[in-house]
Amino acid sequence: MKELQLEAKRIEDSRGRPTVQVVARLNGLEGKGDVPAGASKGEDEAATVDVEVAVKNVHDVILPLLRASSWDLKKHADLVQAERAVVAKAGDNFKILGANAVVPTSRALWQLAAKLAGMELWSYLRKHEPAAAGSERVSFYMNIFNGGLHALKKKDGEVLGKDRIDIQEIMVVPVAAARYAEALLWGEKIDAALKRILIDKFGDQAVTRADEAGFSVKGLGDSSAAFALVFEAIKKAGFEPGRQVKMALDVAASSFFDAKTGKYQLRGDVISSDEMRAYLSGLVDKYPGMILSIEDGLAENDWAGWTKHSAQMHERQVLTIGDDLFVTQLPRLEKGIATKAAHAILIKVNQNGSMTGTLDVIKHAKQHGMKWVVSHRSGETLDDSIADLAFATGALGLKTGDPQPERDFPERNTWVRRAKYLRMVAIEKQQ
Ligand code: 2PG
Ligand code: MG
Repeated sequence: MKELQLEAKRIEDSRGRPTVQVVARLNGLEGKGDVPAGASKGEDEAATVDVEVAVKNVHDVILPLLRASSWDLKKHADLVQAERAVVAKAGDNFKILGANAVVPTSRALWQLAAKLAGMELWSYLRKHEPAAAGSERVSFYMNIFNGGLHALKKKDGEVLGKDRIDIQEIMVVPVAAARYAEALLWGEKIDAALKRILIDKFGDQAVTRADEAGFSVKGLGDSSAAFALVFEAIKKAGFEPGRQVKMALDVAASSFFDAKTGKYQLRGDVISSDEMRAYLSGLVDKYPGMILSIEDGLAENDWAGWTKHSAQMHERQVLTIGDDLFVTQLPRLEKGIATKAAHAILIKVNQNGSMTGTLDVIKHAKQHGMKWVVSHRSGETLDDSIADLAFATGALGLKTGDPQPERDFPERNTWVRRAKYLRMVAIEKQQ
């Protein structure tokens, strides 16, 4: 790869925080990749370094390593080998180079490899990674009511369960939409209906949009009440709840779990793991057939609780999804399989640290009969490659925030969530 060029630079994510973009160039073609960042992070996520250090590591460590090799990016096996070599150099869980140096490089290299092959990324993935490939329809997991650390204004002294809801994400999933364009439109209609309901009930001032562009209401701390409002919005938008549109939750329970006491703090009450499970079962039972899945219903190290929770939810035909629980990493996934901790895994490329590593995790989940949902991060960029990953692998879902209707988000450079849904629409047109 003597001729390869890598250009890394600092860009801003949707929270205005610095992150890294890499452009890879070869033979007059280029591939681009960004790295997003989370707010509710799992403790075992791939480590990052300062943005300046990450940029320097791309130029001073990764580029020389790749240039000195005889790998050929036109050969898929070489791309994989090159990536594995970079990961090996990154140190234990990416502590030396930083996942924020490796992820954008990895994404840029995969985009470039697809271009060199004259293919779209999704079709390159399907062709060269048959063990991960799938053609199942992907459901949109659209987060229209935001809570938890994505909505809380800590600097204003706000408290979870009082000023903002504890549950991080209440999502609508247009399961009966026949095409991706239709799913996006349904999401926009529900977003509009919810906006009207919230403003009528709480007034203009209290209703804002939070980190993932979904709504948040200052002073509404009860997650169940927010759930009921989203349910109402689905009906008001003209859809049959449970049949046309289902709902999904990301509880992000680690964010209100106290590891010292082993207790959860919900709506201001201190409760046990058993009580937390009972709360979730109660919500599911109140809306039969409505909830498709619950992500991170319990904290990331409450393994015993997870096994019971998944058994309980299985009886109710609700899927449990591990995000902080698995952090897109094989050892934690293996433990989860052995203990029957969850039915599905959330897939985040930057939790894992590379595209190849992420695909290894998807393949492993698939081999063990688990489902996967490909996800963005709360601090995002316009990089839309997770749509290609979701589509190519036939994921259960693509979770990438609010649909960001154009009337409320007139500027395209703010479409960090919408861009991924639009990419799915574009991919569908290529079929
Ligand atoms: C999550 C994500 C994305 P964050 O918990 O699933 O919605 O949030 O990026 O803050 O970890
Ligand atoms: Mg999550």
